[in-house]
Amino acid sequence: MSQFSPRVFSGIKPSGDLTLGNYLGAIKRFVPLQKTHACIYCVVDLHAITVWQDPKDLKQATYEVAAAYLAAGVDPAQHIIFNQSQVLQHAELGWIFNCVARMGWMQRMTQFKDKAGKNAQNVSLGLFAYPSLMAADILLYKATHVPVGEDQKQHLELTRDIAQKFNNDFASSIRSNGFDENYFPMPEPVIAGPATRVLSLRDGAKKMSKSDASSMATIYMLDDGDAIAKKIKKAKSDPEPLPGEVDGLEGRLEAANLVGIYAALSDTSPQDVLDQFGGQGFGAFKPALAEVAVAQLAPIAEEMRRYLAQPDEIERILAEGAERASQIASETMKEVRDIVGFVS
Ligand code: AQP
Repeated sequence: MSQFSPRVFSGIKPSGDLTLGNYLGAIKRFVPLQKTHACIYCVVDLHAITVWQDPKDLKQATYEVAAAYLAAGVDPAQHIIFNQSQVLQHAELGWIFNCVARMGWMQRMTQFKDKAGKNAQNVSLGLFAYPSLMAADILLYKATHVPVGEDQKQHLELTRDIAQKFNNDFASSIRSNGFDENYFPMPEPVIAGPATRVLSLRDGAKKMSKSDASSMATIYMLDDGDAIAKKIKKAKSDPEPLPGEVDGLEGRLEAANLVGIYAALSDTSPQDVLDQFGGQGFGAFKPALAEVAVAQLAPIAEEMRRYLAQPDEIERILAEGAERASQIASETMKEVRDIVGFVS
């Protein structure tokens, strides 16, 4: 039996307009976890600035992520919604973890390699250190479960490596300060469901991303019904009819992506979707997918717009969340300071 009570932490960067990938890979899955776990959902603005953000856009995007959490059904009275930069301990523990993590670990991170591309000498130091700040976000709350999309799996593994190394490096201080030897938990990634990696609608080799230059590649959470239907109609597919079995989707990235999106939106499985649409072509499937997407996303977009029209209310919720998050974070940091040997 673990000494850690089940606690969920996850975050989204306010780095642009939220996508269907963010919704299906993360936000939609945040909601049911509230029934079984204490949940902490963060707008990770410190992560957003690892690449340049216009200050006005950053603020608006921060409101948008908070509005999406609320509109999707996260309850800020029972759980916590807050903004990362309002809880100073994230940066503090992030620094300590910069001193625990190894350069070689960071150099292996595929997301850094993808984002830096050929420009690795000219990206921010923050982008390189991103995974150790992410480890701090999670471990500050001793979170046990982290719902994320597939792209974050490697960062979660690194979080576990950092937790383990901290527990080992400071083992005798952890003991002499009276704490359990497993001071930080080994958080579990929660990567589940049919849409853990939603692909670009234009290029099956890429994931759908806020920062994609092509708006036709991406369904945004605030897109209206016409835009959603148009993007699905133009989405890359192939000339074959849909297969009757999931195995038949192998090697058909775009087809598998659209089937996965349908399944995730309608809370079924890809096989259920193929039971219904197997043998039919995209001319029949795409309009059905557009209908499901609009039916699911339109009410959430409407609720997001309602929140976005009341920025004061969002600020109130974030400030209250930050206060509650700070209480947990400052308890952890008091312990960590003693463990590390800082004079308090
Ligand atoms: N395409 C996706 N499919 C499934 N899950 C996804 N997520 C992001 N894209 C997809 C999940 O959304 C959560 C928040 O991600 P983030 O905003 O913190 O960072 P990201 O993964 O880098 O998202 P983007 O949209 O690609 O942002 P940009 O373009 O700014 O870098 C995570 O749980 C992520 O897995």
